[in-house]
Amino acid sequence: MAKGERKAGGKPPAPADGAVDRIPGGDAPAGGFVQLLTPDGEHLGSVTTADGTTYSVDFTDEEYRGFYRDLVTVRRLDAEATALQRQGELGIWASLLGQEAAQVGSGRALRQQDMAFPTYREHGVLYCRGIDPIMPFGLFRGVDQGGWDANEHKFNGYTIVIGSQTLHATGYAMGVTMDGKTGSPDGEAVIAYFGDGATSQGEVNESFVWAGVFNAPMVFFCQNNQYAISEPLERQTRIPLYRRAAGYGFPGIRIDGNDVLASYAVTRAALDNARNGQGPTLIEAYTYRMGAHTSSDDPTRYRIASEVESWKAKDPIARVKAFLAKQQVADADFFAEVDETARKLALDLRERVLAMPDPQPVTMFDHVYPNSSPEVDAQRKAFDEYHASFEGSGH
Ligand SMILES: Cc1ncc(C[n+]2csc(CCOP(=O)(O)OP(=O)(O)O)c2C)c(N)n1
Repeated sequence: MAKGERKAGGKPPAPADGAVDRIPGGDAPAGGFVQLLTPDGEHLGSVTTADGTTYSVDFTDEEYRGFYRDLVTVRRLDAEATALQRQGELGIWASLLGQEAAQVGSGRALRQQDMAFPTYREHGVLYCRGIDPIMPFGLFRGVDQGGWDANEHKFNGYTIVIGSQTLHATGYAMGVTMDGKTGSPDGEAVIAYFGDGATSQGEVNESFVWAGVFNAPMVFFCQNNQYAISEPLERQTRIPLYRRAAGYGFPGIRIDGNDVLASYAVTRAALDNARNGQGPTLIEAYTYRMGAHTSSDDPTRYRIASEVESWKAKDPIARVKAFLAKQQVADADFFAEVDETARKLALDLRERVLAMPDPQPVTMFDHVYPNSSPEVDAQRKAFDEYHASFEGSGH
């Protein structure tokens, strides 16, 4: 093999360090990342990237406690959903375990007028948008199409076709510009969520081209949780994902995805840049999927226990708890009350999920289009007649 030639399927070389990557603070993986709260709960105050941008947060004690409450709540609700699936009450569940900080930080950074486009895993962002956590459960239980009013909540429907929502978001963001709804501090910005695996999809790369060329007011928020089901990151890319942005002509930045403060600060700044006419940013939230891809997956078949253990030490919630305790702005009573409140919410969620009525099968034809269509009407009629032909069908 000639010098410099790469063995097909071999491990990619370590990425070369560029100046923009050298960011102080934290146990950075190759390439560095923005971190404001260390795994030990040390608040770094501010961090300046090599390009001179400074990120900082300065919340009130109440606000810091609020972040903790959000993180604990979304983890508890997620655990309840996993339990419900295991008990046969949900067909499938895509857990957010380990990704709470990326989601709560970015979700709280959204201003009310901003629009978000999720995948199927953004339960934490959904919660931050003020949507009743029950809303996606009809989809996962298979009793409705799982929807909410996207315009009312500024949160689009869950999207399972990998990467497609980045195109929807880009088109929407271009529309926001055409409608004159952005370009000022009060303007609208758009965020698209996707995973590391999605970055290999044509749609995501196409959306990068369009958003870059048309200076769309948007943020691409990639939760790099290291795996696309069983495919590890090194099968998706030869360079750190955030560096892809340079090829499309807009900034890319990597954050510690397990740090809720970094997630908040960088997303808030990127959204504000977008709404102020400075175009898109790609944020790579470097995190880890602590659970299975979905409840249909067994991760022990493709990743080793020691890797999972090493990420436990970077837990997104433990560091906020350590910070609050060190600052003496939260005591044991507070932590117990947060746990108890989250437990009650989870219990309420469980009861409401179990009470969801089973639909008549024919209702699957509802909401295919906003208005009736002759084709769907004909299919509904044929299905109804077929279903009625069975004894005991209830017709
Ligand atoms: C277009 C398309 N291809 C394949 C799938 C099957 N699929 C579901 S999830 C997934 C992996 C996605 O990985 P990633 O983008 O990293 O997101 P994560 O699930 O890790 O959050 C795949 C391939 C799909 N849903 N859509």
